[in-house]
Amino acid sequence: MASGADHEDNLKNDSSEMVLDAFRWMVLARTFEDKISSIYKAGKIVGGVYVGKGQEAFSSALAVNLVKGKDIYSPLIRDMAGRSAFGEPLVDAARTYMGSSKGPTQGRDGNVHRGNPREGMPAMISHLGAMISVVNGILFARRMKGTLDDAVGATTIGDGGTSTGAFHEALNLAAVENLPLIVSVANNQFAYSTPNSKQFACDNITDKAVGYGITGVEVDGTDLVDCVNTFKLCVEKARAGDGPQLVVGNLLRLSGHGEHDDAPYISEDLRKSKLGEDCLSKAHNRILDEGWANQGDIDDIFKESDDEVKSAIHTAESEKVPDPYSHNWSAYSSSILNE
Ligand SMILES: Cc1ncc(C[n+]2csc(CCOP(=O)(O)OP(=O)(O)O)c2C)c(N)n1
Repeated sequence: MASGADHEDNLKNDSSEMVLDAFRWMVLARTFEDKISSIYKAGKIVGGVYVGKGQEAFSSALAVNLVKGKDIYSPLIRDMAGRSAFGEPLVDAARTYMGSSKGPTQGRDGNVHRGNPREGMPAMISHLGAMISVVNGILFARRMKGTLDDAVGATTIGDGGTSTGAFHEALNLAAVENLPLIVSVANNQFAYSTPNSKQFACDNITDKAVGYGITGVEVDGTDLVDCVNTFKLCVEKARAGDGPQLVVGNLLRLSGHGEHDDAPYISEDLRKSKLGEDCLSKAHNRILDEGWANQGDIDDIFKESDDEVKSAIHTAESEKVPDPYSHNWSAYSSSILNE
C-alpha cells in the first residue's frame, strides 16, 4: 500500500498550472457555497444545502486531472469544486438551489441531484455508493462498443459510504474487470455524526483496497499540491490499464453534514488538528510561497469568483419556479435523451 508521500519521487514538478487551475475552482466553490448557505439560512431555499467546505482541494484536484468530453466524472454532494472544474456551468447549480424551472431538474430537485450525462457527468442518485456501479456501467458499455479508448471514469464517496454493500459490489466488479475507475474517498472522519471508529474496524480505508486486489493510495486531503499530484499519477495509471485506483483523502469537513447541522459532535481538538486545516488558505499560502502567483493575482481570482456567483444567483433568482398545474415534468437528462 503506497502513501501519497511514497509517490513523491515519481512526481514531476510541473503541476503549478494545474494547482492554480484547481485553486480557482476552489475559490469559486467556497464563494458560491458560502452565499448559498446564507440564502438557505435566510429561509429562501426550500431543499437542504450540503457543502464541501474543507474538501475543495481534494475535489477539484481530481476533476482538473480529467478530460471533459472524454472521461466520466460522477460527483457527490461535497463536490461543488470538482463539478465546476469539470465544466458544470455555475448557473446550473444556482438554478437548482433556487428552484428555477430553467435548471437541470427544472426546479424539482433542491440541491445536488443534477448532472449532464451527455457531457460525461451522470446525475447523482445517492451519496452512499450508488454512483460507482453507474460509472462501471458506462465504462463497460464503451468497452463493449469499442469506444472506450484510454478514457477513465471517476467518482467520489465519503468514509461512511465505503461501508455499504453498493461500494463493495461495485469495487469488486471493477477490480475483476480491470476497469479504468478512480474512486476518491473523502475521509472527513464522520458519516453524518458517526465517527470512523464506529464505521469500520480496519486501520485505514486503503486497507479495503487490498481486499479487492486494487491500488489504494492515501493523501493529505488538505494539501492541494499533494492532491493534484496524487490524482495525476492515479489517473495516468488507470488510463494505462492498471485498473481501479482508490484514493483516500484525509481531511475534516469544516461544516455540518448539511447547513441545518452545526456539528457539535466534532471536538475542538479535532477541529484544531492537522486534519482540520483549511485547504483553501493552505493552498493560498503555498501558491504565494512558491511564487506561482502574487497576491494581486489571487485578489483577482476572488473578485472574479464573487462576480460570477452574484451573476449566477441573480439569474436564478429572477426566473420562475415550476407551475405544478401546467408543467409537463420529466428530468432534464431524460428529456434530452428522448429528443
Ligand atoms: C441509502 C441511504 N441511506 C441514508 C442516506 C442518508 N445519508 C446521506 S449522506 C449520509 C452520511 C454519509 O457519510 P459519508 O459517506 O461519510 O459522507 P459525508 O457526508 O461525510 O461526505 C447519510 C446517512 C442516504 N442518502 N441513502
